[in-house]
Amino acid sequence: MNKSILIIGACGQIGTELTLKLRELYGKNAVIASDIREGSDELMQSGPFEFVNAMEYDSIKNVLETYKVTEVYLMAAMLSATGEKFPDKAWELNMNSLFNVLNLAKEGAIKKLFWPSSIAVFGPTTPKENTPQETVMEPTTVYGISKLAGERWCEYYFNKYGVDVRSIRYPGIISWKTNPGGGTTDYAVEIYHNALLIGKYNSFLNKNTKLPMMYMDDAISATIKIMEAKSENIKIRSSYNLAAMSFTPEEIAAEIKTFLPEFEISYNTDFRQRIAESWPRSIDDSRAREDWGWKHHFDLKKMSENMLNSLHNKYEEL
Ligand code: AKB
Repeated sequence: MNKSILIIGACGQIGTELTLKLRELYGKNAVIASDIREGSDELMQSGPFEFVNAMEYDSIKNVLETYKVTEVYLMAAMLSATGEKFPDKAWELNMNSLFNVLNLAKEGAIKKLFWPSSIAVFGPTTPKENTPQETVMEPTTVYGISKLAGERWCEYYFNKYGVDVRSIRYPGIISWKTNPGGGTTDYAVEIYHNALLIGKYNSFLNKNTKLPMMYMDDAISATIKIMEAKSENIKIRSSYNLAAMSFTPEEIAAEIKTFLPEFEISYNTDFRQRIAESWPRSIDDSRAREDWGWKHHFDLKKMSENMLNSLHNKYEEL
């Protein structure tokens, strides 16, 4: 059977780059982008697009039938900071969208499913350093609660109905093509834009708040790698810990200063500080490395160089 892939939430931060990469690998007509709104010109011009509301079962089912879809990546979600402003909506979107695709997979309409979890599944009682795969999990945000519940449902659908669902716990993802929206780790993207545009940044996290982070290229390669792995190598059907680097606002600012010596950072914390403090500082992802060969390629230095060059070129073109 030919591969036919549907990305739900294709216009978001990760969805955009995932769609472009999958089209490069499998051909533009094999990858259908979908969202409730149109995305960047690059995304819209690179292959087929359909309007799909992740909360509407029939809306997804129609596209699955039209394009004879075999694999789905569900990237639509409300993230941690926005979720605290709209807890009911966050729960509704994050859970209903997942149930829609799990049930479609159970009915045989999807052969393989990717659903992202997050480091937000951990909470203040979780060991903070080198957080193990299996440990205490008492998330305090609605986003984290929805991701932890989602992980349990993924494992349940695998055990009970044989649904081939695969998942990773993303750390904060840093990218230059499409901005993140509504996360606690978003500061680590904003800081690069501000460094180039105005030479300074006012951080909403304090200088010592260390969080696990990853460059987009690594996140995309992990996502595709877990989906391409043999089913028997996916030994965890809830979600895999995944890591690349950890840093504080003070450390990322120091790195930016090596490229832009005039850059200045100031600190003015808000409600996101508490969310960040409830999350791990670093992650043990040895199971992902052992089971399906995960490897990261970007550290803070390499990422900063790449971010600043790419954003510089992007702003030059505008
Ligand atoms: C957020 O900050 O909410 C997300 C995440 C860590 O899942 N980037």
